[in-house]
Amino acid sequence: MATRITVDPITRIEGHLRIDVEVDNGRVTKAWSSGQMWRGIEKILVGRDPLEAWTYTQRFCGVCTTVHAITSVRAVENALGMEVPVNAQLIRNIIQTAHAIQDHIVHFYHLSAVDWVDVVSALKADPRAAAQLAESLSDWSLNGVHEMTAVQNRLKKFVESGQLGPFATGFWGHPEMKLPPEVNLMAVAHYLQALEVQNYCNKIVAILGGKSPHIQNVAVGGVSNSISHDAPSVLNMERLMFIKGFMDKLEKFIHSVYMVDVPAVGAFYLDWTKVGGGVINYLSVPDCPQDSKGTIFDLPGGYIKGGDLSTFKPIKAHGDKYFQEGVAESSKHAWYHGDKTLHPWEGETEPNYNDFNEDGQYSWIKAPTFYGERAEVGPLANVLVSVAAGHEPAKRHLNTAINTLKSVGRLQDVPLEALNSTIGRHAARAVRCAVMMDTLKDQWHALVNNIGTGDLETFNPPTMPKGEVRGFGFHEAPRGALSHWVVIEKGKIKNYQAVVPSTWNAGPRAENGDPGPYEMSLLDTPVADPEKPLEVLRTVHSFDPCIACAIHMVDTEKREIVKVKAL
Ligand code: NFE
Ligand code: MG
Repeated sequence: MATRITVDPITRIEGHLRIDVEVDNGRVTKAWSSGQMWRGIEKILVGRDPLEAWTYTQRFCGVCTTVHAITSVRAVENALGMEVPVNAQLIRNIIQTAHAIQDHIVHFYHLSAVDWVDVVSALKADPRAAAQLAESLSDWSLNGVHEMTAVQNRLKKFVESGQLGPFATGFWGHPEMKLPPEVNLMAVAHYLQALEVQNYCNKIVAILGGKSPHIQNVAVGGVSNSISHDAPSVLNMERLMFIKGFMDKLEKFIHSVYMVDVPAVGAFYLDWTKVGGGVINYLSVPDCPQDSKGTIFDLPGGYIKGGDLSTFKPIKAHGDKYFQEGVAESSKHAWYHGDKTLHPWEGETEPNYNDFNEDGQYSWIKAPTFYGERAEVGPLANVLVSVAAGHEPAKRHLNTAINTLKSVGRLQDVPLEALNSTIGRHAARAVRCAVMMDTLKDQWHALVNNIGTGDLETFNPPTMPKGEVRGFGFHEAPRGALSHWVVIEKGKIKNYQAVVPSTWNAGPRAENGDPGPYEMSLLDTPVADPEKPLEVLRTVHSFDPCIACAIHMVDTEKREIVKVKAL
């Protein structure tokens, strides 16, 4: 007999996500992904000044804060046919890249590692053996026996106090936890170290953006930073060198810790390279524009169908027609009026809540499609698209991760298809983070060089046309392809639609009934204990869900942590 499991809300994510699965003979046979709250910022924007839209859209989310500011100004700039000074592009690129690195580090260590790492088991570890193991894997300076002993003592106090704080609700002792105590201790040490390291990214964002979270320096037409060679209180070489100091520390952590831990932990969970594959169509957008028109990008984008890299089609420039014409959203299974699949410029967002109807409407999240197909977005899509596009840094870092996995797991070969999986998403995110680190350095050098040529421009003033204009902007956000779509009439917003990474991934069934990426990826997942559905969490967490983004909303209700209904 099938067992129904409802996990509501899913924790260690941003926002309010409900997942329902039916389990038959120990495997998931049906799955539903449901976003549980709605705020409607897209509607709040109607009638407002497009030049200030970014200040509102940035409040979609408190996690991917910068991305909705930058994507919004890109959409309006596209509608107004504007160019953006190169310095402004590069400053935005540095901000978004530093933000992405922070997001990836936090996701692995603080949001999802505890699905795989049994924190309480670290108490049983021999700190000497843990240090020996960690030092055999990497040259990170905080892997020694003193560090491991100190972390274990800290953890002991924590557990003895009975107040586990961030570790209070883990599935400790679950039979699916496979790491030896020493690996658990190493991972806990890195969890604590990562708390400090991720903050370096916030500092970079705040130095350039004025504030983190929620930057204040963007504007339609550029950025509000002033650059000077001699004035002390603006963007100058001294500040750029301050940023460089944080970049050097981040680089060390990414290469010596994050890029080592993911394959090292993954080597104990090789079964999970065969679980969680999803819809296997992959969408990613190009990013880090290098020129004022947004035609030359540091990072490639495109679309792959059916997991076959030879189907790769590139997305090339801001305003790209292939991307523009492919995107649509269905609200047939979402709590909105109207059941047509609409292009975002024609998009409608009229709420119509009517309970959880698994064959009807059951989510506030719409179901985006690309040329009629469901697509996964995010680091996995991005890494596959980058490999298909021949992007050298992505290929290099992917090889490094695979080689570490091979050596720790004593494997002869790891096929690329292994990435289409729950563990593969974590590996791809680490690879993406290493690529972001290279990109951050490139953007920093490009900015220093451009300023060195005497170019101090950061802003082109916009002129608002009287008639109707349409535009869209895209950005490869930490969770994947993000696009904002705007229709402007007589200088005011007539329609504004955001098609967000977690909307792509967490959406319900589409107009034709095709399940979304979360729903597809859960099918066939083994569930050992329906009362403790750790396996479901593992796969959902591997996407790094953000439900505030997906439906642009907020929740003030308090609810149970996990509700498991066994029917
Ligand atoms: Ni709120 Fe976001 C990112 C955007 S949504 S976290 O990254 O855009 O998936
Ligand atoms: Mg939307």
